[in-house]
Amino acid sequence: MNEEEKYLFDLRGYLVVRNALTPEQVTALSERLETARATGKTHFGSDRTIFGGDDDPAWGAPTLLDLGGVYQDLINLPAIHPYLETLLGVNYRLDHDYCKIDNTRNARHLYLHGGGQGSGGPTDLVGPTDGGQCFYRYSNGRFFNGLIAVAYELNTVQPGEGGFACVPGSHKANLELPADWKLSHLQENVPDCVDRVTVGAGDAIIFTEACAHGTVPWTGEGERRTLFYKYCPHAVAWSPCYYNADHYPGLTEQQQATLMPPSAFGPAPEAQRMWRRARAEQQELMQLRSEQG
Ligand SMILES: O=C(O)CCC(=O)C(=O)O
Repeated sequence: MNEEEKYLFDLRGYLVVRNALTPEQVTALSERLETARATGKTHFGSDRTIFGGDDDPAWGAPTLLDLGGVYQDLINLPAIHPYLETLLGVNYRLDHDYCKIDNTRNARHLYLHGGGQGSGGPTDLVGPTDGGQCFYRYSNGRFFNGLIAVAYELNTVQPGEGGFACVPGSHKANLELPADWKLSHLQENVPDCVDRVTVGAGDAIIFTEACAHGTVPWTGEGERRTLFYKYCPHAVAWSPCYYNADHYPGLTEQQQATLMPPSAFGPAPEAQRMWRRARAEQQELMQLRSEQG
């Protein structure tokens, strides 16, 4: 992350990394997504606050990692890793992930959420209930963020079509976003202070969840398909459900470490040993349950 990017991130609360994905990666991700959509599935990944089914084991919440291939490479993509390390510190962790598909059939309103220190004020969707988790700070030459989103765009978003939008600089605001600006049912009603971000397929938008942001109602001809991978510092969690690295064979050691549950120790050997035991116990429990029918 160069000095210009650091300046712009501190100023605005977001950055666009052009061509973070190669065209081959975009194609591979699209193909796996469309294959899964063809089965009738409509939700991919989750904020890890729900289980896929009633019988799902603990740590079984839906995730894009189940789609395999490049979806697993996105855990810590080399093109994005330096940004995450700068914004979150070493040993950051993946907290949750999901895919969002915008088209004219599901065009929703723009609901600006987050914003300011703690965040967004008493009527905000996330601010009053997140325990201060979506924080932003810069001090002693370091960024501090509670939750950083990486939005990988699989389609080009042209001006006027919709997509990601935010109030630049609102991650440092001291006042609540004016109530009348929070909700816009139509593009015409989107407040002037909102940046509407246009992107090419393969670009990644990196933003702090402390910045007031949302989705502009979609009016484009095609679809916008966006993959969200959201990260916390190693000691912090947004989601109540953690990943179980054993569910995804073939991960590198670094990827396994990025899936670690939160702790002040990150992937230190003591913490690794403890979570390896927890995963083994889950495996044993599942085995016993299946034997009992
Ligand atoms: O559509 C977008 O890019 C914004 C998504 C959003 O509001 C969020 O990730 O919290």
